[in-house]
Amino acid sequence: MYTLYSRPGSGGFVAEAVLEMAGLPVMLINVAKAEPPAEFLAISPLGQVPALILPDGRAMTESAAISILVADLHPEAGLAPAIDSPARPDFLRWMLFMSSALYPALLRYFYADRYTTAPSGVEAVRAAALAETDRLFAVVDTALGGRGWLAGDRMSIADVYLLMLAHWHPVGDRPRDEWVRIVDLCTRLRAHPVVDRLNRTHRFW
Ligand SMILES: N[C@@H](CCC(=O)N[C@@H](CS)C(=O)NCC(=O)O)C(=O)O
Repeated sequence: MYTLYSRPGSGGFVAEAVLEMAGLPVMLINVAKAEPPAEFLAISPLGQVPALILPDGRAMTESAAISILVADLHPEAGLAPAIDSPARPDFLRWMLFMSSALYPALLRYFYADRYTTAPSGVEAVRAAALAETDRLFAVVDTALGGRGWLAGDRMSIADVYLLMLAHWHPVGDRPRDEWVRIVDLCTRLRAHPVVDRLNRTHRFW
């Protein structure tokens, strides 16, 4: 049994998705932002979700690491290209691009006060974060040219990660219309039964 600490509307979405798409038993613990339980903080000292406890008791944080590990541990679910697949470099590239560049840019927008010591600086941080977010999404949109999915010719958990980030876009909670390939990918993925069901709690769209 996996135990997952998550919260509606958070990066826990992709971790819940990979576990459910792989058909794994999971105990879901919703962590309130205001009063995170001590056992959760012991695993996730920054108080961030998602955090995962593996069946053998080991614990980990980081949405991308959780997604990659669970997908790799359960190859039969087909959620990540195999390590020797030609699609593997793209899979790793975009998973890390999203978790190390796009996700933090969105965090700078939503937690702008953490990125300046000047109260008057918050709006400037937010504006810069939005511009950077747009620049990064445009890179992903271009990379999707001539292909349906981020890695290879089938859906992977990287696409679910992109769907999640795209619906955090500060303008309208959805990808900008000009990113036609991201919009198209999201439209197709929203029809996935697990994605559709998870959205009932996460309410991204
Ligand atoms: N690098 C982490 C970031 C996780 C993160 O920032 N989670 C947000 C929710 S989307 C959170 O729990 N924030 C609470 C806080 O920072 O106080 C990951 O990819 O899992």
